[in-house]
Amino acid sequence: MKNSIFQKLKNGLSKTASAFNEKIDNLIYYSELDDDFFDELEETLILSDLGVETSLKITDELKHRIKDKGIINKDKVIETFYNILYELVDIPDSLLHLPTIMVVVGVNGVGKTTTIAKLAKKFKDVGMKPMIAAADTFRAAAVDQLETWADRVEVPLIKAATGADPSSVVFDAIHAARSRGTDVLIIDTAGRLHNKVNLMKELDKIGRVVDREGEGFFKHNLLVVDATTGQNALTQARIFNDAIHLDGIAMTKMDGTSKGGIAIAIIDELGIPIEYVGVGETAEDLIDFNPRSFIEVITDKEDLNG
Ligand SMILES: Nc1nc2c(ncn2[C@@H]2O[C@H](COP(=O)(O)OP(=O)(O)O)[C@@H](O)[C@H]2O)c(=O)[nH]1
Ligand SMILES: [Mg+2]
Repeated sequence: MKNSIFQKLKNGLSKTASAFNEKIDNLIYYSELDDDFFDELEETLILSDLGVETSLKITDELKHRIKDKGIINKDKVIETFYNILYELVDIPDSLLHLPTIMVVVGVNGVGKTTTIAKLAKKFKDVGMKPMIAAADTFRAAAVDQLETWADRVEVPLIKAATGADPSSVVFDAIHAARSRGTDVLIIDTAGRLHNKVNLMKELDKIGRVVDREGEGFFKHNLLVVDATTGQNALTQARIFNDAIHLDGIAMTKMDGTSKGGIAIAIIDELGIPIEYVGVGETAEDLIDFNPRSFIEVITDKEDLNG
C-alpha cells in the first residue's frame, strides 16, 4: 500500500516510528532471549508510551510464543513481536452510518475544532453533505474559530450567541440538518467548564437532546485526544469513556510527537477504536486510522505476515 495516504501517515508518524523501531530492533538483535531481555523489552515499551498494562501483556505474549514455537531466529522474533502488536490494535471499526449526528468531545486544546473542520472537509470531498454546530458557546473565540474554519472548508455552520445554552444550539442544528438533508452533523462541544462534573453533565444533556430530537439519525460520539500528551491522552480517554459512551477516538498532533505508541495502549486498555489520526494543522491533515498501516509504519516493516 505505497500510495499517498500511506506516505502521509509515514511522514506524520516519523517521530514515533524512529523512536520505536530502532530501540526494539536493536534490543532484539543484540540480546540473549533471557529474562533480562524480557524485562528490558517491557521497560522499553513502557518508555515508548504503551502503558504498563499493555507492555506487560505484549512481553508475556512474546515470551509464550517464542517458547511454544521454539523460535530462536531473530528475524522471526521481531516478526512475532510485531504481529502481537498488530493483533492488539486490530479491533473492529465503528462504522459511520448515515445520516449521523457526530458529537465531538475532548478537553480544551487537544484539537477538537481543527479536527471538526478536517472531518467536514473530508466528508464533503467524498460527496456527503456535512454541517457543523457550534455548541462550545462558553468562549466567543471558540465560535469565531469554528466559523472561520467552516467558511474555509465551505460547510454550513449553525451557531448562537456566546453564552447561549449549548443544548439549544444542538436542538436548532438537528432540525436544520433534518430539513436540509444533511448526512453528517458534526457538533463541537466545550472542553472545559468549571469542573469535570459540570462538563460531563453538559455532555450528558447534549446527549439527551441528540437522542430526543435526532430521530432517524445514527449517533456517533467521537473523543479527540492529543498524542503529544502521552499518558494523559489515555487518562482522558478513560475519564470520558466512564462518563459517556464513546464510539471512536481521533488522535491529533501525531506529526509533532514520538509518543504515538499511546494509541496502542488506548486501543488495548479501553477497546475503543482509533478512527482518525491528525498529522498537521491544515484541513487535509487527517488520516483514517488503519491498524495494519499504523503498525507497519511505526515498526518500519511493510511486509508483516498476518
Ligand atoms: N501539528 C498539529 N497541530 C494540530 C493538530 N490538530 C490540531 N492542532 C493544533 O492544536 C491547536 C488547538 O487546536 P483546536 O482545534 O483549537 O483545539 P480545541 O481546543 O480542542 O478545539 C491549534 O493550534 C491547532 O492548529 C494536528 O494534527 N497536528
Ligand atoms: Mg475548540
